[in-house]
Amino acid sequence: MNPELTLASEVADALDTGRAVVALESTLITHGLPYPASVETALAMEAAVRETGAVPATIAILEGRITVGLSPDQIDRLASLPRGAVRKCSRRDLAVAVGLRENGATTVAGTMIVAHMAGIQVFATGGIGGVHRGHPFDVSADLIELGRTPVAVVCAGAKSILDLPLTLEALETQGVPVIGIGTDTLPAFYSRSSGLPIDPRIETPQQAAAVIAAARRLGMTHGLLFAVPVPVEAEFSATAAEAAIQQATAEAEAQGVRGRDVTPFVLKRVAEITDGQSRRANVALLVNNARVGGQIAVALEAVAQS
Ligand code: PSU
Ligand code: MN
Repeated sequence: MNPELTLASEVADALDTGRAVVALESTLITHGLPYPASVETALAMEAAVRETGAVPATIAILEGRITVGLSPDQIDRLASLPRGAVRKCSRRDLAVAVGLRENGATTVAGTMIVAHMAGIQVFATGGIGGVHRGHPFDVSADLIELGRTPVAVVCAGAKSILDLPLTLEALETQGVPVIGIGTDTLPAFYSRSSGLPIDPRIETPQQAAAVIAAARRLGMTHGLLFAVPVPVEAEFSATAAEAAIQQATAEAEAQGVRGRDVTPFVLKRVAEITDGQSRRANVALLVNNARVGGQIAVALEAVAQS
């Protein structure tokens, strides 16, 4: 184990004994949701993982220490800091945050790197980053990371604030399989389908575990993306979401919002424009993905022991 990592004892024990562990990210806590909904959601995701029999490991950087398995207190403290006091940590930012002893929230890319260092194979989140609309060179580091780090990421597709066809193309270029669980189209985050076909479609956590185990046996070094649609009862109308997304994206453009600030800005504005309805879908899909991640990790534990 890399000596730079601080593991919660529960997480260390689970990894030592081959028990199922699910990594969870922290950028959605610090930059994706407002306080205190952020903390409630993070804890609800942990509870959903536990219900499946797996151990949750929320990952962040606390005063320069990469921490795998935050306590509820640590989650609350991180979430209560002013946003400017927490670095949004993708691959490029990890060494900076550690070296300068900063607080950092890990993105999908940052969380994949740390999960892999810790030996965690499954990671659940909301939506991955992707190619930004109108800015085909603003490609989230999440997509590149999926191409180079062997962690299975459970998500609700890419956020529909992105250019989804270009995002799928970039994933193909990176060699990342996009596997639908109970769906044969890419989910569009707030809504269940983007209409864009993906392949294969699987139905069970056991099938997901079989693919992950095969990737490991083959020595594949890339990640795997599992796409799970938002639960039906929490789905937010695609047309309403689309209108809000277009407005928010135009505002970001007009206000000169750039780089790492684009995604948090657009998520926040879409929630405001839709009077919180998009946020309800966001929270529901996060908790659902945590549950599915737990089921996959438990199925993977069974494969490893057979
Ligand atoms: N999913 C959410 N809320 C979020 C994010 C994902 O429901 O805030 C975060 C993730 O951490 C993801 C990041 O890695 O947004 C992508 O940012 P960017 O587009 O700047 O790469
Ligand atoms: Mn970007």
